[in-house]
Amino acid sequence: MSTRAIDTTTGTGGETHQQVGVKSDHSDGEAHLTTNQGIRVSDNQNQLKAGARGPVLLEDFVLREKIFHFDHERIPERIVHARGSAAHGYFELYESLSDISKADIFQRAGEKTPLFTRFSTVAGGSGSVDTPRDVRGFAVKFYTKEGNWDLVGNNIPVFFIQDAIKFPDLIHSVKMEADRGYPQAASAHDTFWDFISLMPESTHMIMWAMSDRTLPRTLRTMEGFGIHTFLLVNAEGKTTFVKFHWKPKQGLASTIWDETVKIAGADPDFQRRDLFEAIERGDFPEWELGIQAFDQEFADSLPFDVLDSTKIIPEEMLPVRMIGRMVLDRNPDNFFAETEQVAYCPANIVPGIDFSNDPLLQGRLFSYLDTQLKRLGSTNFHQIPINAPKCPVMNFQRDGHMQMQVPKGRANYEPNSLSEAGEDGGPRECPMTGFSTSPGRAEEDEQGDKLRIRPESFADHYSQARMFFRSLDDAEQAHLASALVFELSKVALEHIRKRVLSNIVNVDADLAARVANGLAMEVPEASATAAPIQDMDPSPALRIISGPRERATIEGGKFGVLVADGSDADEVNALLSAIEDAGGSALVIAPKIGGVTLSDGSPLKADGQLAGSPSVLFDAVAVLVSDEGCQTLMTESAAVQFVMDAFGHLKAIAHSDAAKPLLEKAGVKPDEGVVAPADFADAATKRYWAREPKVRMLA
Ligand code: HDD
Repeated sequence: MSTRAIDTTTGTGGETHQQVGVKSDHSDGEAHLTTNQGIRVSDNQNQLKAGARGPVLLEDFVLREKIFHFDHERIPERIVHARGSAAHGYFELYESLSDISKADIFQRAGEKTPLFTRFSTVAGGSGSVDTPRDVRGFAVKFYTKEGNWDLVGNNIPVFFIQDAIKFPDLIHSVKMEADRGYPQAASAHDTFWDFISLMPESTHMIMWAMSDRTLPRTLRTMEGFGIHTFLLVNAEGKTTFVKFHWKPKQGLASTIWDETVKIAGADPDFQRRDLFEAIERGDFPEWELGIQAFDQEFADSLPFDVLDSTKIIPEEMLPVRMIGRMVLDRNPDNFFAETEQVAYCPANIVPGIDFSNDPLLQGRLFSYLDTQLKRLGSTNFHQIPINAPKCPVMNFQRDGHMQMQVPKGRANYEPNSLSEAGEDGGPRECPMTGFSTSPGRAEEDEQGDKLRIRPESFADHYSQARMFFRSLDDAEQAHLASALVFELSKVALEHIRKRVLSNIVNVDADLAARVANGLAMEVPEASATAAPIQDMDPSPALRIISGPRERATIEGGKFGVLVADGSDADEVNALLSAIEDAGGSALVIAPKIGGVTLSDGSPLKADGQLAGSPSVLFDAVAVLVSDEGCQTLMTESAAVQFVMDAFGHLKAIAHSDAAKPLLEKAGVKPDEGVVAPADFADAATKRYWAREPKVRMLA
């Protein structure tokens, strides 16, 4: 056998180097591939061997360095919220809030503050799908002139537990079960519902979690909440309680459960892709930042405790005042460096904002800093560019793993008097402008003996759960009841199902009856309550469907137009233009990715191949085919399914006359959402909820 060496780089070497290389700034202006020590690499295809077929030599530092680095590429994923997507943007203040907060970010109307926002699911690992039934994280890092302020919230305004000490139990119960390692990214299993059934304080959050809120259509169409009550502090030291809200300019929209499940298979990256592509095409998502600001007197007038994170203040009781907007206008350059390494921490606040005594918030203040050390490996994680404040950082904290800074001077302690000797003594405290904890916190709550105790004012676990359920539209109530039936049907242990039902009886007897019926179980006795249940007024602002913020536009949406050879050219082109003119994205779906030939002989390229582009990926669809095209598609199950799902998911469907046989085969019964192509732009702004009882049995 010949032992002659083969040069595998011949002909392609230069290009390969440019694609994979670390750019090195050598004087000839070329981008040369180098090692991490800056040594140019001559061959990136072959190890150094003793002879062409011999063993590898240990001296091959190019190989060793490359493999060593690769072996260590992964870092521990987040213990929760591991799956996330993020973007850069800015916050723009509408009007000065100087009367209630001295925070620099809230002083000057029109001023923009850079930020980085990461959305996430909670339970699944970093490689899990984007669309489980799950709460979504909504974390914003504001790079203010006074340091970083992190508002680390969710898309639901309440939480499962009142005290942070229960967080590890909650998360253990929802994650994969301890012995079997499944299910991934799902709450529909015994251990989660076991824990929940034993924690009646979770009931309000469970109502939200089983509602359409945990099935957001996209990350762009969901709200965000700071959840806890925080404090704003003005220049005179006066404190005001505050709750933070993010309201999407895109409107609120969710998916239908069956659709969500199918999206998970069709595109596990559905929401990540949606966010990235929207920003890429210049369709920048926006949220308004709103506050509910109130004083102690208002807090005292409420029938619940504002320090209890399982409670909201309904907007009808205290309107949300919009104070600015967040625009996400730039995708990360590198997923790992930015989205993965970003380290949020609710303890990152700035002068003018302070914590309340909420025991959930207080426990969080420790956890996040601690977890970053595990995840990012060094106390210097704040020096990673995505975490670094955009204002000066000066202190005497020194050294540690991966120290990137080179502090100058002799003094690394404070106080020191080296400046008196003409040397640089370093930074000093700033009593006037530095962060000082608001003493108001002590007055808010009685201080007394050291106690492990839950205050009486936290005891009502059902009134707001009831209020939430009763505020929903009929269709949403049915979705919620069906979600409970679905989840509890996955619970094998009957005593757990029964205990959940006992808690639900306290929320609403009708809901309990519907769920029990869906499980073919008896409605049990209501569980004991720690406080009387109050009938609060419904809050229509909590609805998605027919609520004040329901999405009603095709702007920013994605619409699938199914075509085949022979589709009418005028009809297709008119519809594509109408969608684009209204601000939507029209995607041509065809049996073959190369496209089709239209009736006038013109070619039309496809954006997606039919089998890989099911209608679940679109907000509404059109089927524009000729008689012949229709006959062809009727023998293709993906085409029939395309229409059947669009109809079942209550979407608008526009169709050519010739498409009727395909629609009939897919079981479409004409209604106001089934329209002629000319009416599509209007029809596609919404879903057709009235259709739902005709296509689905709901609890
Ligand atoms: Fe948490 C991450 C939101 C309670 C402990 N949390 C994390 C993230 C969000 C939230 C959005 C992901 C941030 C990112 O994108 O990197 N967490 C919440 C909300 C809570 C909450 C809204 C209640 C109102 N969390 C909570 C408690 C504890 C934690 C009570 C612990 C006592 N959370 C963590 C953590 C994480 C985290 C383990 C995992 C990764 C990280 O912090 O950076 O420390």
